[in-house]
Amino acid sequence: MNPIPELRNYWMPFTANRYFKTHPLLLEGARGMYYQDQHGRQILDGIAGLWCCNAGHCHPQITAAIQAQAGRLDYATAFQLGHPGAFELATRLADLAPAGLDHVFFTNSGSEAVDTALKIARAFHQRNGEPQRTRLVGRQRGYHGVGFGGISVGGIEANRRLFGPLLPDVEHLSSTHLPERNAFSRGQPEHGVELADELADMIASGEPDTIAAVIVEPVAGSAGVLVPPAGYLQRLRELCDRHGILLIFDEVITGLGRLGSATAADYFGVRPDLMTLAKALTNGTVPMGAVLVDGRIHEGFMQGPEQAIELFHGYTYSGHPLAAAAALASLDVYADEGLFARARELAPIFEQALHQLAGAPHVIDVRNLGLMGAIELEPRADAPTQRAQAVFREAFERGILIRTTADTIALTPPLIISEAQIGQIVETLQGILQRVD
Ligand code: PXG
Ligand code: PLP
Repeated sequence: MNPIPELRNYWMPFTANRYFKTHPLLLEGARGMYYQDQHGRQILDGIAGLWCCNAGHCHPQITAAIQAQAGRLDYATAFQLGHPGAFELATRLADLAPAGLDHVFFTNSGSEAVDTALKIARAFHQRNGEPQRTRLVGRQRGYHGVGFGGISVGGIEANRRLFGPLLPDVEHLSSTHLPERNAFSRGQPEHGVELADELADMIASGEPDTIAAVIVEPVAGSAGVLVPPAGYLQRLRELCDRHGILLIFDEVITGLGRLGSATAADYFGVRPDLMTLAKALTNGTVPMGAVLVDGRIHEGFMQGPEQAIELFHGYTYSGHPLAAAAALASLDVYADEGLFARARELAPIFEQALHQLAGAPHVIDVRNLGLMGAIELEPRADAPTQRAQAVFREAFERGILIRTTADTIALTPPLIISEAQIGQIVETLQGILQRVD
């Protein structure tokens, strides 16, 4: 066992810091489907890092691309200068995205991609002669990162509570999670399409033509894999079309293979006006996010004097050479290894395996789509989240990494997972659930 480093100074994100520091879990290496922990044990990764590492860990082709780039061009500002990788990547993403989403703005995270998309949406209406369109619509239980824009449209209460006042002019649709009607649905639930009509009520309730954009995760990930009811996204799209509202899909989790297609937009056959990506964009290796923008919106900015900056927005590290190299190599690997198709083929097997847990103790719901899955547990009466936490710790002890959010277990494995490994995860959870109180 390697010595544990000093733990005091690092303020860890989204972590119970005091508990962690008395019960540390450290990862020291990774390869393929496995992490190696501080004791040298192999831990099967059931969550692709954090919905990121779709091709598995330390893929040699991606590692080599990053190493080569680090020795060739370490950094180049993206403001009034460029480097080939960022342009090449933008073209690759435009080719892979739904038709029309053909311009790409680079960020360094999903949170920055979300704030960028919201700013582009408002600025577009300003430039397009509709400056009154400033209202933004998110959804309860939505997660859109942790910037002020993202938490304003986001709907996870704990992420908002202490940080107000947040952006004005923001409203939230109801969550599509209807456990009393849809529990244990396989794939898309049957009930709840009418929840999209709340948007029609919002449109009618304010001054006409004042909504700038609606932002949703096609499948809500962070809140515990909330799959949209059949027809719901289509109906949002129709309402946005009819009323001149931009539709933003936050595909930070669903983008690049998670549902067995390049994007959730493809999977559902619904084309947004803007789309965010991050996470699997570089297979989790180097931080990077992106906003894919419809050509018509981009064109709205390409007006006025040719020498004038069209959008006063950008990050020091936008289109960073290392991130661009990592992303290009990741897209190569996804294509070479046919990983989106693999995810599509595994999805029914994954579904079948997860739903075997339907009758296990404490389980009150199982949800799934593509390679996104959730097992929701009944919370302990006096201590919500603690039962799931206990399962997390016990699973880690047994060599499986899962993720919990409140009392829901999320499973979102690398797309290279084998059928046997899916079976191993489910069997391990079955064993733990029989014993946990
Ligand atoms: N949008 C969505 C839909 C996300 O899932 C972000 C934006 C923000 O991305 P960054 O790169 O800024 O973190 C995310 C991130 C969880 C969990 O427990 C999920 C995320 C982040 C942290 C925890 O499922 N997703
Ligand atoms: N803060 C200061 C003082 C800066 O100079 C900059 C960028 O130049 C930033 C914040 C923003 O940093 P980034 O561009 O990495 O988001």
